[in-house]
Amino acid sequence: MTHDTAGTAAAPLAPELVARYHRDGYVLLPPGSLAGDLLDVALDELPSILAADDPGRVLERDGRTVRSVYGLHRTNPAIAALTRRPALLGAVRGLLDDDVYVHQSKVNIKAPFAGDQWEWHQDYVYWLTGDGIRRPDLVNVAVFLDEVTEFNGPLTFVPGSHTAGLLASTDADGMPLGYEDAPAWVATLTADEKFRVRHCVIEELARANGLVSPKGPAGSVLVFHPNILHCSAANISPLRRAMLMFVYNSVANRPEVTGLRPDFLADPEPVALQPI
Ligand code: 6CS
Ligand code: FE
Repeated sequence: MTHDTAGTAAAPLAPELVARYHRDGYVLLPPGSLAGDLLDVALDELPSILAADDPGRVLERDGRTVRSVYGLHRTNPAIAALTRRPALLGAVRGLLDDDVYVHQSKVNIKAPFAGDQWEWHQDYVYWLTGDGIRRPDLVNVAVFLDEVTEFNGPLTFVPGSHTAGLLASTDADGMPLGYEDAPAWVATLTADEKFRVRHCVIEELARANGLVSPKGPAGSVLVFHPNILHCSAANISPLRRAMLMFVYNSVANRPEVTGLRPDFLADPEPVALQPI
């Protein structure tokens, strides 16, 4: 079994964590649990990532604050290496029971005072309709680059909502306000969600299952299902809430059509990742 620099093996998550993931649709792991120095490497790369005038960089509606930078596993060798950490691959391979590749990577900055919302949504509908990925055999891995508290726009989940499949949503046509001149693919990346789950559906699920906002120190790792209903509020605190996110996909679930969206949103080379 391969081990990473922290001596972490490419082992699957512990059975109780796997059970919790399948029950709740997410699991929050404490710092150091999946890859020791991953946080330090990611923080070292962040300034150059934010400074690069890259096509994968999306601004907030204010037209000047960075919202997200996509495609990091394709443009940044240090980030690409992080996606191959044995502990991450072991965890995700175990959840998907297959070899995996990175379908999409991004950093969501959620800047202090200006980081905008992510309305209630499911992720998978974007990868089904936008990228032709036929099954929800993907896993989101979010690394907290800052402490996540109740004040700086944490991700909020409806636990267990991933078992409801694709929820009824409306497809907002046209480009969101502030992005009228942007390319069409930007419409799925802004504060105004393209696929808006109906409020009555959200209310029914939230009343039945409750709401949870996983919080924790920088270095925590939040693993969540592509169909879990989630959102995050705008960050009006003085504290940044940056997250590095890897979307792993089963190699048996590669897009049936390619070229629908740019490579930095949908990786066109689904090659099984080997641990390093
Ligand atoms: O379109 C996408 O791929 C992105 N959009 C959203 C709302 N979540 C998933 C993904 O990062
Ligand atoms: Fe999402």
